[in-house]
Formats: sequence, C-alpha cells, structure tokens
Amino acid sequence: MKKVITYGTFDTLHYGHILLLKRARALGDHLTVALSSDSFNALKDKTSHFDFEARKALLEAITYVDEIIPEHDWDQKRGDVTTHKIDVFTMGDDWAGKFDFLSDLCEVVYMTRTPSISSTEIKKITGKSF
Ligand code: C2G
Repeated sequence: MKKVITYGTFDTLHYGHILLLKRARALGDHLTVALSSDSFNALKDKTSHFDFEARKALLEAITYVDEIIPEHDWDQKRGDVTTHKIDVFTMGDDWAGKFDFLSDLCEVVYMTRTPSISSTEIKKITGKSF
C-alpha cells in the first residue's frame, strides 16, 4: 500500500483544500492528514475560525482522507514519515522547497495551489473577522 501524507490547518474547508486532498490521495492508496492543532496554529501565527475538533470532523467527512493525526510542531515530520511508513509527502507549492529535507525518507511532491481561494478570502467574503 502506497501511503501519502500532507499537513495543514484546513480552516473553513474550501475547494482549494478539497482539490489538494483529492490530488494527494491520487498519489497513492492511503492519505494521512496531519492536522495542525490549535496550539500549533498559534506557533504558525495563524488563528483559525474552527477549532481542532471541528476541523477534524470536517476532514473526516472527506472521502479522500483515510487517517488524521495531529500536527503539534514543525519538527515532527521526519518521525511521522518513519512511524507511519509514508512513501510520499505532499504539500501545495506555496511550500515548494521547504520540505526537501524529507527526500531521503520519502518522495516529496509539491502540487499547484488552487488560485483565488483561501480561508483569508472566505473571511473577506463573509465579512467575518474570525
Ligand atoms: N491549499 C491549496 N490551495 C488553496 C489553499 C490551500 O492547494 N487555495 C493547500 C496548501 O498549499 C496546503 C494545504 O492546502 O498544502 C493546507 O493549507 P493550509 O490549511 O493553509 O495549511 P498551512 O497553514 O499552509 O499549513 O507543516 C505545514 C503546515 O502545517 C502547513
């Protein structure tokens, strides 16, 4: 079984995230999402509208997602890849190059980010200051 992993906050889940998850899953037979915890979001200087449990519940409903683990810090990726026997690590290309240090452990794939949609954009459209 070819296992894929990707990381993120996935706040206000939108089609950019869905397209990322769909393409990530298509890179193998099993997709693990390492979902940023609320405390890690603070480390990323990111506030999310939905808390971890809500963001997790949304992802659990996505057919492309097979497993969800928490992302607590920047340094857990090598351990995750090893522990979960990951074959492919993938992220949107806004992260291009940032995770090449994993290439001795697994394939590293950066996929085109979907333009003109983001959680920030959604906040503007809904006029909500999440
Ligand atoms: N994404 C995308 N298209 C968008 C928005 C996001 O392809 N319009 C992708 C991002 O490139 C990322 C994933 O969806 O691969 C999740 O995006 P975020 O929730 O913004 O995640 P981020 O804050 O970038 O967290 O350790 C890595 C970090 O946790 C990544």
